[in-house]
Order: sequence, then C-alpha cells, then structure tokens
Amino acid sequence: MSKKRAFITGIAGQDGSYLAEHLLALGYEVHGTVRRNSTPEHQVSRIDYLEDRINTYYADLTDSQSISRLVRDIKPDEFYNIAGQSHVRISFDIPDYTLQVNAQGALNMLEIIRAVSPTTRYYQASSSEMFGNFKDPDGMQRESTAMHPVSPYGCSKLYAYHATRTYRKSYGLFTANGILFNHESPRRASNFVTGKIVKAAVEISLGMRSSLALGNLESFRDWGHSRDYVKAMHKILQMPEPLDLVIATGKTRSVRDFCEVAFSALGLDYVQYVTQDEKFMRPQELDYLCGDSSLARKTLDWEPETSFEKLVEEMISHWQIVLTS
Ligand code: NAP
Ligand code: G4F
Repeated sequence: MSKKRAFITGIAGQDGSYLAEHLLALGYEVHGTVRRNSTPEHQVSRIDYLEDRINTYYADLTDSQSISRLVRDIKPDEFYNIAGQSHVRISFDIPDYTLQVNAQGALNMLEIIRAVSPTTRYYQASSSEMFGNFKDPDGMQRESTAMHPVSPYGCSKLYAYHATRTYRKSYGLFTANGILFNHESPRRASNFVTGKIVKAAVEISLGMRSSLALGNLESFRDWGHSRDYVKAMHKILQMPEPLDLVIATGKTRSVRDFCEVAFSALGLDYVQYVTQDEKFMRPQELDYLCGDSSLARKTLDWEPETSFEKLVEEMISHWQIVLTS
C-alpha cells in the first residue's frame, strides 16, 4: 500500500518539527515548507536531523502560487496549516503583516485546497488567544466559550478559524480547527516567556548573567508540551467528520509560578533575579487561560502525556547542553 502523504506549512517551526517527526513514525511521506532566511542554518535548525527523511520546499503563505503548485503536484492526503506569525506581543508591532500571514494566508490555503485538491483534509492551527478575556462561569474556556480576542494576533487567528468553518460548511470540505492552548518544548523560541525564563535561569546558574527582565508576571497560562499536542493535530484529521476541538491540559499557572518552578529546579530563588520592565508589557493583556479539552479527550482518545514539571525539566536540560557545549 502506498504511504499517506502529509503537507506541513511551517515545518521548521516548533510544532512543525514535532509533527514531522510524529508523522514519519506513523509511516507518512512528509512534505513541508520553509521560508527563505539570510542565515540558512536558522531555517532548518529544528529539522536538520530529519533532513534525509522529509521533503522541504521554499514557500510562503502570502505567496499562494508557491503553495498551489506544490499541492497540485503532491496531492497530499492531509494538509496541516501551522505556519504563522506566532508571537502575540510582536503582533502589536507588525499587525498588518500578522494579518496578511495568519488571516489572508489561511484563506489562501483554503482556496488552494478547494481549487486544487478538495479531497485533502485540512488542519488549521487555531489558538486559545482567540478567547481573549472570556471564560465560562467555571473559569474555563471550551469550544462553546465566546471569542473576543485582545491582540492583532488573536484577531487574525479568529478570522482563520471562521474561514475554516465557512469552507467546511459552504463547500463540504474536510477542514478542522485545533484550538490549542499554550504548548512549549525545548524547541520553543526564547522570546516566548517559558523559553526566555528557562534560558535566563540556566545562564544565571552558570554565572553568565545576573538578572532577567520580564513583563506581566500575573497572567495565567495553561501550558502543555508541543510533542503531545501534535499528536492531537493528527488525530483531528482522522475523525470521521470534521470538528473544532480544544486541546489543553486543564491546569493553569501564572508566569510568576513558572519562574518559581524553573529557578528552584536550579537551586535558585527567582525573587533575587527577576525584574519587571514596561517594554515587555502588552497594550492589552489576556489575563487567564485554562482549557477544558474533555470533548477532544473523548472524541480523539487523546490526553497530554508530559507533566508540567517534566516539561520544565526537559527545557532546562536543553539549555544546559546548548550553553555549555
Ligand atoms: P513557530 O515556532 O513560530 O513556528 C511557526 C512557523 O511558521 C515557522 O517555521 C515560521 O518560519 C513559519 N512562518 C512564519 N511566517 C510564515 C509565512 N509567511 N509563510 C510561511 N511560513 C511562515 O510557532 P509554533 O509554536 O510552532 O506554532 C505553530 C502554529 O500554531 C502557529 O500558527 C501558531 O500561531 C499556532 N499556535 C501555537 C500555539 C503555541 O502555544 N505554540 C498555540 C496555539 C496556536 P520561520 O521559522 O522562518 O519564522
Ligand atoms: O509566552 P508568551 O509570549 O505566549 P502567549 O502570548 O500566551 O502566546 C502563545 O500562546 C498562544 C496560545 O494561547 C499562541 F497562540 C501563540 O502563538 C503563542 O504560542 O506570553 C505568555 C504570557 C503573557 O501573558 C505575557 O504577557 O507571559 C507574559 N510575559 C511576561 N513577560 C511575557 C514576558 N511574554 C513574553 N513573550 N516575554 C516576556 O518578557
């Protein structure tokens, strides 16, 4: 039997790299897009160990033709649209670009599926940032919770979420949203708060620096592991019918809690090192996220496998190796 073919936009990103690894383990033929970068090593640093086993192509979500040609030739069984301008605070600096990539870009991908390969199953990387500061009376966000985003990033993702539903209902395509809560890993870029805290804590423990400036310490996030969440992405595209599902751990912690856990794992008291700087605050903050993924757990037979403590431990080990080699 011929192998199933998967196409991943943003294959060199955090999730793209774990998803490629997971799909290869399941026996898929894996194709994916990377962006041109003036330092090519940056482009593929998360996937260079997979180089001989995956097929990569230069493309961009804002350049429809670049991806249309590939989809026409490859005819993938599954298309994972996980490329994106993924940084919420930076979306306030580059709102226009964020919209072009995350909103118009997703629409471009849906049009390609509709026109060129309508039997391809389509996954859209939607986000808990779409909820903004809304939660249900029990303090959680789920599929039915109102969505009122508070950032250009959240607005762009909400557009893509609705476009994905619209194409499903209008054209009968298999298009589905994974509404993923924050997920991290050793491959998380160090300008997201978890990567930033862990990298700095390890540097402090090695005597390489003496402080860490952060923004808001009081916001709460529901942090899981990217390696676990990409398994849910794949399961979402195996359902008999397309559905939009929340993927989360159901446990929430503050940025302050994260600092405490990461620094104390290294024998340090974060209070002595962490300062606050306005520069890392956002014009509007999303205060509290805690996801109820019971529908996904039931429908997909999925659940997160990595504990919060193990996630932090893995991230620390990664930075210890990088910073001492
Ligand atoms: P990431 O590490 O930033 O990866 C995003 C990937 O998209 C990168 O490879 C990036 O390329 C690529 N990309 C950016 N702009 C592009 C464009 N115009 N055309 C083509 N590729 C482009 O993000 P992630 O954490 O893996 O997240 C994956 C997706 O899930 C994103 O869409 C994100 O918004 C969404 N999401 C993430 C989370 C989370 O907590 N991680 C939660 C919910 C939703 P470069 O490497 O060249 O920049
Ligand atoms: O790590 P963050 O930048 O992630 P954020 O904004 O929650 O977005 C991530 O999760 C979303 C899902 O909900 C994804 F859709 C999105 O792509 C991305 O992966 O910030 C987390 C919290 C925020 O409240 C922020 O204000 O940490 C706070 N924070 C405090 N100091 C900081 C900092 N965030 C960053 N990046 N840098 C700081 O110095």
